[in-house]
Amino acid sequence: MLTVWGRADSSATARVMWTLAETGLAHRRRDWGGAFGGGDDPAFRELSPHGRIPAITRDDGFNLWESNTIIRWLATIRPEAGLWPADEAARWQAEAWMDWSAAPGRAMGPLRTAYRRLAPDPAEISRTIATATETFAVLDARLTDRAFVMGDQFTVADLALGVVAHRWFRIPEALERPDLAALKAWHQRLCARPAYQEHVVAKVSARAQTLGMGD
Ligand SMILES: N[C@@H](CCC(=O)N[C@@H](CS)C(=O)NCC(=O)O)C(=O)O
Repeated sequence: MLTVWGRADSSATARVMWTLAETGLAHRRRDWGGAFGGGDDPAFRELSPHGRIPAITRDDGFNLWESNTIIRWLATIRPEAGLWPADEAARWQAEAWMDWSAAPGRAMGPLRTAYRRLAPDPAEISRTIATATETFAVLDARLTDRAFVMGDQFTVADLALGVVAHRWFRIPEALERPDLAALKAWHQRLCARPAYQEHVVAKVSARAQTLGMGD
């Protein structure tokens, strides 16, 4: 049995929970981090050296941290889920998109900070939306002629990028931003997946005031 250590409304935990649901691997989750605390427990630091969530453990003592690495491992131990492209070149491109997934995460941070201010500054909001748009436009361009990041197949690359993309679509209507049509169509395809609904969309809605998911 696998155990995920992390609160459900954390974006990094949500990626892992979504992946687990896509693989069908048996698992349980323990609330950890945020208001639940535990990040500084010495035993948890053995699992996650920076004290951050998520971490994953298996009953035989195997453990891992860093959500994208956990996604890679889950896709590897469950090959029948088909989350890795079979082709070697495509497999390494998927890795590159996974690593790049940190960029939209970094771009959304300043926008959320600007939006959460007691008296938001419209100029700061426009500036931060422009930066986030530049980043998401890269993904939009990639998706112009593909159903998923790696083509027709849903892969680890979609799992690494789907949560932060949902944040983009949580930006309130009132804040103007360009319509990234291919990104939107891909997001709608993700929304059609029950596992995405359960572990990403529902969890984000619970924290709507944070403009997306809590970190
Ligand atoms: N790069 C790490 C990021 C981990 C991270 O920053 N986790 C956040 C939640 S998304 C955290 O632990 N925040 C402190 C807390 O929840 O106690 C990963 O993807 O696993």
